[in-house]
Order: sequence, then C-alpha cells, then structure tokens
Amino acid sequence: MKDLSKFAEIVDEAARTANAIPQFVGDDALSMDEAYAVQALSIARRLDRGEHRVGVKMGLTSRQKMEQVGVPEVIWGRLTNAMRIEESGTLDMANYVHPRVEPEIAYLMKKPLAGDVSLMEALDAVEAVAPALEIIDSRYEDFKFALGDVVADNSSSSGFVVGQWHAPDTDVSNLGILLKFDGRPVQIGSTAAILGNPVRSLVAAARMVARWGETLQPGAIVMAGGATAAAHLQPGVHVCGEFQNIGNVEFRVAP
Ligand code: OOG
Ligand code: MG
Repeated sequence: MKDLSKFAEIVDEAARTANAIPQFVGDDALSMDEAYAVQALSIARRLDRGEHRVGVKMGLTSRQKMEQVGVPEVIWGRLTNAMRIEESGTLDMANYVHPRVEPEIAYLMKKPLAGDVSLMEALDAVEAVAPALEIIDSRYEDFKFALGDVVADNSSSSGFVVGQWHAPDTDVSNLGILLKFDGRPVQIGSTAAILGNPVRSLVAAARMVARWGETLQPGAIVMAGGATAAAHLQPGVHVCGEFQNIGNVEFRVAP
C-alpha cells in the first residue's frame, strides 16, 4: 500500500515553494485512482491553509494540448481562490517553476451539474461564459510527466484569469483566438479545438467530477481546457488573449 498522503505532501510542497520534483516512476508510479486521491489530498492541504474551492479545470481537451504534453486523455483538476489572477493583474514568475499560458473558455455555473448530462442540460446549468487564460505550471522537472503524475499534481493548475462574462446563450462553439505576447501572436486557434465545442468539456467535467463524488456547484467556474498549445511565460511580458466576438483577457508578468 502506498502512503498517498506522502505523495500529496510532495506535490503540494513543490507547488507551494515553486520547486521542481522528479516524476513518480517504478513502484512510485500512480494509478489513475491513486493519482486522483493524491490530488484530493493535496487540495485538502491547501484548504487547511485557508484557501477555498472556486471550481474545476479540464485538461487535455484539445489535440494541440494532448500532443504538446504526450498524454492522450482528458483530465481534471481543482481550482482554489488563491489561483485566481485578476484580469489585467500581474503575475510574479518567482511563484512558479516554469509557467506557461493557454487560452481557454470559462463557464460560470448557475445550477448544480453532475453525472451523465446532455449538451442541453449542461448549457441550461450555465450562468455565463467568458474568455479566459490558464497559467499551468507542472511541478515535474522539464514539464515532463505521465498521466498519473500530472493528475496527482492537480493537472498542472497554478493560475487562471477570467475576462468579461457574457450571456449563457452566447455562441462560443467556434471563435477565433489569438494569444499575444507584447502584441505579437504566439498562438492562433479556435474554441472549436476544445472537443469540437467547449460545452462538451462541461459535459465531461460533470461526468468526471461525479466519479469522484463532486458536483459542479452554482457559482463554480469551469475552465474548459486549452484551445492551443501553451506558451512559455517570460519576465516582463504582456499577455493578451483575443477572442472573436467575446473580447480580450489579459495580464502582465512582472519584470
Ligand atoms: C496539463 C494540463 C492541461 C489543458 O488545458 O489542456 C491543461 C499540462 O499541460 O500541463 O490545463
Ligand atoms: Mg488548461
């Protein structure tokens, strides 16, 4: 039997102190069930420090993302208030190991959602939808991991920025996206890259959290997953996600 709380301490301390750790290999390699249990235990440690849950993030919901990290499976992680960066806010690289940014769609829940739901049921549970950026920061050396590693590490969650909320019936199924650093495009894509339509990510979120005894609660934010490969952050850079029809979302990295 593995002492899963020990694994939780390792990933949580790596995130808290922004220090890279080796992957879990050999006898330490984590099964999917063990990895999600480690994730839950590591989040419990954050909650013990006074953070609170604000939602979930979906990961590897686009081919671009799966190919970038070499893990071909949709995963999820837990978001806390401490991970939120205000729109137009500043991020300090010192708090991260090797952060990257990716453009996403964020949903704000109006009704509880869990289990096997249809696209219509998922949409009906949405209060609002927004352009968003996720800052991911794998705690593993060289940003290299197997499925169990990344899930245990809360699916690389480290920060998120949400732009202007829009009405829930706003069509975000196929919107062009430009991710810019200092006005220069570094990634280009479409929200359609997210499982063909980001609402499918919400359906997947409802199913996956229920498997772990959770419900997407009213007021929760669901990050639908990166629409493009992630771009490495650099000190001093201004990051802007430009989304067709729904506007921009931005932040700055401290010099
Ligand atoms: C894993 C997390 C993936 C996404 O949006 O696909 C993710 C990683 O790439 O480190 O957040
Ligand atoms: Mg992401």
